[in-house]
Amino acid sequence: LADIPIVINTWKFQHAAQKAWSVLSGGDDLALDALTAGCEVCQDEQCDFTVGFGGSPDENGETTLDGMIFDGDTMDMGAVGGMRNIKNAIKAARYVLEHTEHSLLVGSLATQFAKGLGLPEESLSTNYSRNLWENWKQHSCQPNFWKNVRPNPKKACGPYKTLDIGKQWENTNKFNTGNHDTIGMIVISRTGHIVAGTSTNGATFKIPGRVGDSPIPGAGAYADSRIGAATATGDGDIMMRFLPSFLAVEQLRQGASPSKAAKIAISRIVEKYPKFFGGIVVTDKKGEIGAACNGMDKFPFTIANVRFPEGITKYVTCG
Ligand code: SD4
Repeated sequence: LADIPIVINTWKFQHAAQKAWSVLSGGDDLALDALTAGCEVCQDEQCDFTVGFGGSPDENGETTLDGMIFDGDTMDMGAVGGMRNIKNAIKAARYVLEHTEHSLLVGSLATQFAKGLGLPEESLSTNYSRNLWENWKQHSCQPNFWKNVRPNPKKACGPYKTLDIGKQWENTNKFNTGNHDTIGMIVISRTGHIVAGTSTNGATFKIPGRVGDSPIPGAGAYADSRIGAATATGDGDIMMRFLPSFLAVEQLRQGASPSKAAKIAISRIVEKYPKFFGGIVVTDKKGEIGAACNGMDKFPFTIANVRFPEGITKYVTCG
């Protein structure tokens, strides 16, 4: 078991990996605490403005958060989707895990739940998110923006009266490589306890009410301490249709290597959506890692372990 304990997360979020490792290395089984603390770092740092408050405003200019924590020992989980006015999505998800029999709470009612457990209710908007939204409202939202894309351009944002207008959202820049990124994290403790989780503010200019893949078990993340874990990032509207994290763990269960499992999970999506943007990181229970991606050149992920307590970023080439 040379490679465990270990922390693995999507993208170049080294501070998150470092923090999770510092918690994890303090005891035999601090996997849940390590994952929570690691994701909190990204939420506070607003990693790439796509985790935590002040990023990815929806069509009304509001930032809402998705987050999940999945416990591979108990196969229990907690998640929040489209949660408003609470900054700490991973903590709220953990409260759902630890204080309820439920799995997923959403919207303003998730806010009430989190508030009841002591998380402060506050605005998630910042100057950055307000500017992003103002700019979008003035440009992309206008018919002219669409004149080269659609024969009869209409307003590119709500209110939606026909499916056709709603569909125009697909052409907006909801994800932008290089500046977007959910944190997905996997932690394996010294005792072999595997947990996985996510935290994100979703997709930019989403239709209010949209929830991505991140809080969906098997989509944004999945863990089974008997087998391994996976976490995915990218175009969640597409990814959640394929449950890539579940599929990858099932591939491991059937004997695939982590890299092979990652490739299978991504290619299952690419067969139907060749331009799909996203990546997945997979680990078996020994801490052997594989990754795969599509729609970008290279997909970075970061690990922290006894050899790299500060975290080290590795890359997988896509395609
Ligand atoms: C979502 N999967 O809400 C998230 C966004 C993301 O890298 O991962 N971006 O669709």
